[in-house]
Parts: sequence; C-alpha cells; structure tokens
Amino acid sequence: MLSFFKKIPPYLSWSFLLSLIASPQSLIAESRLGHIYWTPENATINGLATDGILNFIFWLTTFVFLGVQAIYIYYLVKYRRRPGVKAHYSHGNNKLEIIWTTLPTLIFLGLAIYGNRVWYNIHRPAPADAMNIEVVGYQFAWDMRYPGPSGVLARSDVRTISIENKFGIDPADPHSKEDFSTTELVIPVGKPVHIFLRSRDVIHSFYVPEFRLYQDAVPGRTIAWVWFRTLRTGNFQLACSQLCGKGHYNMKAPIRVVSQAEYDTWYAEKVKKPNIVIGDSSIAKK
Ligand SMILES: [Cu+2]
Repeated sequence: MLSFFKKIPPYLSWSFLLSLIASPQSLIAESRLGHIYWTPENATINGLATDGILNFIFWLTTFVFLGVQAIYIYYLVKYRRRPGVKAHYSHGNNKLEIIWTTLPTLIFLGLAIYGNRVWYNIHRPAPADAMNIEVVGYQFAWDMRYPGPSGVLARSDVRTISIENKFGIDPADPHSKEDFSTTELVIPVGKPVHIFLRSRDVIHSFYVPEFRLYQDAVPGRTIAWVWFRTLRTGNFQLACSQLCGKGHYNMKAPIRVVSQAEYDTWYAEKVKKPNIVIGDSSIAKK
C-alpha cells in the first residue's frame, strides 16, 4: 500500500490538496452564487457596523502584514553576507523596542474601544415601535409566534412549555386567543424587529449570515436582546448553528423580507385564523 503512495508523483498530491483549498464552494451545504470568498451581502443596519469593524481590521492587518514582510525582505537582502561584506548582526535597540510595543498596544486598545461601541449599538434596547416576534427552536425546526392585532404577544413562560402548550402561553391572558404561529419568518422591510428567542429542548442557534446575526437559544431562557432592522427585501434562510442532534443539518426556516404592503396582506390573512391551540395540561400531569 505504502509503495503505491510513493509512486504518486509529488506534483499530483500537491495539486489534489490545492484543488481542495481552491474549491470550498463544493464543500458547503448550500451553494452560494455570489460573495464566495467574502461574507454574503449584508441586509441589516446593524450589519453595516459589523462589516465596518470587520473591514477595518482586515485592511489594518493586511497593511501591517505587508509592511512587516517588505521591511523584513529589504533587511534580509541589504545586510546579507557577500564577498568582502560581513553579515550585520544587531543586538537590539531599546528605542525601537519601546515603539513597537507601544504602537500595537495603542492599536489593540483602540480596537477594543471601537468593538465595544459597535457591540453596545447592536445590543442597545429595541426601539418602541419594534414589532415583537417569538422564535422557538426545537429538534429539528423553528416555530415563530406573531401577536394579534393588539401587537402584544400573549404572556408566556418557558417553565410552562409542554407538548400541549408548545409556547408556554398563559391561557388566562386574553391575547392568547389572538396569537398565531408560522414556520417561516416574514418581516416588512425597514421595520425594527425584536426577537424573543427560546428553545424547547437543547441549545440551538439563530443564525442569519446576511443579517450578521448569531445568537444561541438556550432552553429555560428567553433571549430578549436581539433586534434588527432590514435594509432590503429578499429571501434568506434561518439556519441552526449549534450542532443539536442528528437532524441538525436540516434545521432551517425560510425568512422573507417583503414590502410593507405585501406584509400587511400576509398578516391580514394569518391573523384571521389564530392557530395556537393550548391543550389541557392536566391530562399530561396524570
Ligand atoms: Cu438546532
């Protein structure tokens, strides 16, 4: 067997390895047609800030990397040993040491402050006019809960989630008769959307690359700090991004960002038929 591998010319094995690196799109589950070597095109206002810091750090490190390599090669050539010239050997320079320790420290401090500001802006409280949607992950799909005409989601508690009451809704709340659930996330473009994120079983993750959003859904908790505002209409995909079991690969839901008019038509149709049934939990307790 080993002798067989020894017979492979080295350029062939190298070309195989290179082909693996050069064709990552064939290794990704859902093929992307654009932006293959960069992030997918952003679709939210928060995403602009995230992309800003990502691009800034990318170009800063590119600039530093190229600069350092250029100086390195220049010195390598300039102070090399030649006939009649001895290789130059430096024992260090305190002034230079201080400069190249202080400069990166200042850059890192600046990046930390910049990053914190971006993080704070993304996580500041949702605006008052944001629409509330509950998103619940479970093995292996997503359920969305929309409020009725009042715009207020019925009171719910993760502790009362059961087979009969999959959202853990309080049946005493009058809003509980208005809410409806869907398996796709439909959003009017430009409207702030406040997500209440929950899990019914294990840890899942709400991941939408175009929204620059990645947030774990943890059983027993309601994650209430995720909100965003979309910039353009389009079809996206909500994909679970925490390995959550054997069906994880297929745990996804469509996201449709549509015009306000299109959303109103869709909502009017849905809100007519509240479809959340809260069963008799006393049966389960027996
Ligand atoms: Cu999952």
